[in-house]
Order: sequence, then structure tokens, then C-alpha cells
Amino acid sequence: MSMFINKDARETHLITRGNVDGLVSAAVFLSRYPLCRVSFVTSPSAASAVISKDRHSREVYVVDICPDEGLLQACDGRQATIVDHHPCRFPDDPRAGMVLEEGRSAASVLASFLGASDEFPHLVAIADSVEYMSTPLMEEMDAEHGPRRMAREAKVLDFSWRANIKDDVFRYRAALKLSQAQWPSEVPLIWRRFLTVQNERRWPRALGMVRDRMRVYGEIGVLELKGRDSLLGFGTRALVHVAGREGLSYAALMHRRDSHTSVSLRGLKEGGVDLGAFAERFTLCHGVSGGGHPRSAGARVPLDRERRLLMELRELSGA
Ligand SMILES: [Mn+2]
Repeated sequence: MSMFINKDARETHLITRGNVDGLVSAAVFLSRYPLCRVSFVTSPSAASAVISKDRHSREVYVVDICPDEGLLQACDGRQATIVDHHPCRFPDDPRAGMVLEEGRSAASVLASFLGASDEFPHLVAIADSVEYMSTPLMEEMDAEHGPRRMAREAKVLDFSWRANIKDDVFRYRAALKLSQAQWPSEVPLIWRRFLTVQNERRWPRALGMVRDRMRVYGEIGVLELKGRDSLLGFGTRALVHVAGREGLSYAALMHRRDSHTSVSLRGLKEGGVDLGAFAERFTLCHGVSGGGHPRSAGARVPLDRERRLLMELRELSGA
């Protein structure tokens, strides 16, 4: 494995998501910058906050986070690079270096950018699959390792971080181990977490909870969560599964926090409303942040705008 240790590595800071795409991105990044600092976040605004508080890193990489105005402001005057796979409203913004490509995972875009594609094809293909992409690399890896092995390894990694969604120390350690190019199931730390989730039957239990609590609104399956509730770590994923089985076209997870609601939107069928564009438009009107892919988007909205968002999506979907 080729590896160079940048003497400034400790001055490099990676900011990414805590899901499979983010974990694989972190693994790829750590293979190049083993001493870098890693932060896991869930939104562009959280990424901005991390950057603003970081006074010491010389270089900042933001991976798998769709940039909004606030994030670009935070990047301004820093040596910042944004690597992402969401549709972007500011592809040429001068405040950050932009490495943008759609149609494959952020981990895949990052691996190409760092020249690490040959070292982690299996992990990158796992990230592609969990992001619901369909890439030539996935076909190649399915042919080489067998689709069942690939699906199994994706499940192991995806279940592992859900054992404790707050545990970023686990995420960092797991990514560091994965950066040595092992399979997820070969990393004891990851395997143990996977077994916990598996043995506690959290996935089937989460599905049961969604079936009990989901409301159907036109073509949208809606699930409301409050405070620290996470549906055993499977919130959005379990909702997508149940709504899909019920033949619905959209899934909306509305997670109510103290001051706002985090909304996750998923499109379950081809050719529906472009949810990334919808979330962006809606949040622009209401002074908050949002955006994403055509079939996977997110937004933070004021508590009193929840209903309105669902109404507008329902109207657009024509149901
Ligand atoms: Mn992603």
C-alpha cells in the first residue's frame, strides 16, 4: 500500500458524515493523512460550526456535505476543499476548492481525487451500494467477490455505526482500521457492534415500530420522532423500507428537536419530485438550510413549518 506521511498531517482536518459513505471517506482519507483530525457531522450547518471553532488546522476537507452559503462563508479565508456528490448550487464558488461529481458515492469521488481508488475498491463499492448508486465499480466488485459477500459486508458496516449513533470515537477507530484495507467483518471492533445490533434484533424491531407509527399522507409515508429517539439507530432506513413495501412514493422522517425539525426526505420511485431541489426551494423561502439529491434530501425547518413542507410536497406529487 502506498502511503505518504505529510509532515503537516496533524494540521489537516477532515469533516464528513457518520454514515457508511462518511466512514469509507474517512478510511480513504486516513490512508493519506494518518494523523489528521476527523470530525463527523450531520449537516452543512454543523460542518460550518466545526470549521469556525477550528483555529489550528491549516487545511480543511469537507466531504459528503452539500455546501450552502453558511458553509462557504465558514470556508472563506481558509484552505478548504469540498468533495461532494450532491447537486450543488455553487459549483464555482471561489471560497473553497470544489471537487464535485454526481452518480457515485462521496467516498468514490474522494478516492479518485486522492489517487486512492486502487487501494479501496471493495470499500468504495460498499459506499456506492449503501448510497443507492449503481456504478461500474459495484458490478466489478460483485463479479470479483460475489454479490452476497458485498451485500453482507455493506450490512456489517451499516449496522455497526447504528449500535450507538452518537459514538464518534468508534467511527474514528473503525475508519482507521478500514484504512488498512480490510473488510468490515475482519475488524473486530466493527464486527462486535454489528453483532450487538443483529443479536438485539434492532432492525426487525425498528421496522415494527415504523409500522405502528407511520402515517400516510397522500403518497408520503410520514414518521415523527422526538428528542433523542432514533428508532434503534435505523430511523430513515426503516421508514424507507416500510413505506416502500406499502407502495408509497415518498418517505418523510420528521425529527423534532428543541428549536427546529430535521426533515429527511426520500423518493422511493423513479421520476418523482426532485427532492433536493424541493428542499432547497422550500428552505430558501423560510430562511433555513436544506438540499440534497433528487431522491434523497434533508432540511432543517422551524417547528411551525413542518406541516407546510408536507403540504407542498404532497401538492407537487399530485396526490
Ligand atoms: Mn453521501
